[in-house]
Amino acid sequence: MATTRDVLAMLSELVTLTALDEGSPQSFKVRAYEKAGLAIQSDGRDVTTLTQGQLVTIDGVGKATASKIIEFVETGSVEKLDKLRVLYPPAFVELSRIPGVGPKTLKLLRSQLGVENVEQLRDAIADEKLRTLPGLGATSEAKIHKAIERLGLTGKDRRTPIADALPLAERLVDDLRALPETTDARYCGSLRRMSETIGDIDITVASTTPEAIMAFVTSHHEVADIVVSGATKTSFLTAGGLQIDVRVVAPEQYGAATMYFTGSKAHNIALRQRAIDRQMLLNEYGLIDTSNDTLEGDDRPVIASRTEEEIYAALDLPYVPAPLREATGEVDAAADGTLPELITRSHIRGDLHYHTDRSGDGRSSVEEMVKAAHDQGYDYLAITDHGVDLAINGSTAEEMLEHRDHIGEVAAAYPDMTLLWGCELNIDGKGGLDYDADFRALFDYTVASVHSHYDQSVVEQTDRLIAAIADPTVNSIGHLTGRYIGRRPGIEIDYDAVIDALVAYDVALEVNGALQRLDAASDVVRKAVAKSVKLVINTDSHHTSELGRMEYGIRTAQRGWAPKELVVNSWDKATFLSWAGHAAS
Ligand code: DGT
Ligand code: CA
Ligand code: CA
Ligand code: ZN
Repeated sequence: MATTRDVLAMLSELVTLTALDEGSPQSFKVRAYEKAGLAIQSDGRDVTTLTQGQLVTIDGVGKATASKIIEFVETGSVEKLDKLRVLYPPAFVELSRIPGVGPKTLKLLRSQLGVENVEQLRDAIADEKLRTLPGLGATSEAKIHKAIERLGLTGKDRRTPIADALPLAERLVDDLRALPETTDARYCGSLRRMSETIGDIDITVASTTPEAIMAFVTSHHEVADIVVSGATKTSFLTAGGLQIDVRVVAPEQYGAATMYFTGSKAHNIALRQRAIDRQMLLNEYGLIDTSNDTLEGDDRPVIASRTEEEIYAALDLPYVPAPLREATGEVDAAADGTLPELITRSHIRGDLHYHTDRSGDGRSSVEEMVKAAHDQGYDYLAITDHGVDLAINGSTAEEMLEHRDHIGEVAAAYPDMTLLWGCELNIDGKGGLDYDADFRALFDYTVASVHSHYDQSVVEQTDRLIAAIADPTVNSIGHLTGRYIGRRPGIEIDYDAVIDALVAYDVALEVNGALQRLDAASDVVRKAVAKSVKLVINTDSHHTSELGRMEYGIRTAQRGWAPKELVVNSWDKATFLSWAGHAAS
């Protein structure tokens, strides 16, 4: 049964494929689907229960879109979408991720050069054919070449950005958990470890009736093609070309199975060695006592298998959270009792990168955004709409002052939550910031971030960031590199120099929880943690539906071994406000 989230995913796929089909992201149809998606999100109702007549009363949903939604809810598919999928297979769609390769260019590449995938595009570039196309030259050819290299798009081992895989896995796991035959279910593999790109999705289900689970999976509306159909395992491809493995295990073996399929492989190998040292055997079925060598096979006693916690405990280890399981020292640290006390969602007291419709790209009002933060139980919140330099999205000094008054009025209704009037400052190509220094100093809190000039040299980018960090009006640096995972490479910087500057000026490094960003990346977070750089985990929400990103930011920080004490938005209000330069209120 389709949910509202499935409908939104269907519309977003229609946006992508229709843009390719029309050769423009601005076409009337593309914008209609886009508008409908946003309208449905804002509406908040379960659209799968609405009639065509009710759907069109939602402002932004037209008749044609409404009938596609009805078709999808009733049949599980949309004929128009199925046709587009045939015309634009996943390997071709992948090309649209490359910066500089818009729908118009793609149409040309296909019609003039017969390019169908990344491999063929690389060949065309090698043969200097791109520069012969209208509107393209040697410069754009070189730019596209560099982008392909830096995105790691090789064509052979295609990996999917986490932003495309995680929501899909969450929807599937929710569907599986809703079945009466399911005892428990979760996604495992690289996705659970919070890798930035995903080879395939591994889902493990605990159930005593695997046939019911497999029947459900094989008929699921996300299935485009079945790869393996067994008694306890189904592998299928989605329309986007992503492989999903679903395995069913007995509930008493669920912990052993999720541990095995979560990996990483290297982490599993380290644990298996530890088991052997203790005369035990660890596999996907359990931790087995092998000390009595007169016993064989199933006769050997199972020490632990139902939960991961029991298995780690039986190996004399504290529980190791999944984002740490990369065999980068976590098994030794666990054994020595030196794992950090990691930041968790329950520690978070506020969000400090947060937009309202004061920003051109913000989609919920101050009232709505503040209420949503209050519903999270936050003690403080910084509203950081864009500064004036960000074209279209930014606000003038005058507008910002009005905004401050507005925020003050809304704050009166929430006496238990401190509202900070903040700003997301734009770091220009040379490290300059919006407004003048006196005006910037008025803000209660600022996050400074990069939104342009992605192609400068490492030296220029590093200087630019350090200039912003050194500015006395800057509290934190937002989405450090500006990357979109798998789509746009971030700026290239000297990480050590930037980290040293963050320490010297006591500026916090953001871990941005938006799935397409996850910026700073976990390996950068780990470097920063080693130097005790202060961190801040934010959602960068532009709409009330985006506050859940906090969890993704947390997992990314955990993957970087971030301890609670370094995360400034885990601090109590007085401590945080005093660090941010305010007397406690
Ligand atoms: P991916 O899919 O490439 O993003 O990365 P993973 O880590 O999800 O790898 P995948 O899907 O091949 O396998 C899922 C997990 O299953 C992996 O993290 C560990 C476990 N696994 C797979 N093959 C082996 C193996 O040969 N030995 C051990 N010890 N574990 C394995
Ligand atoms: Ca996998
Ligand atoms: Ca797999
Ligand atoms: Zn922002």
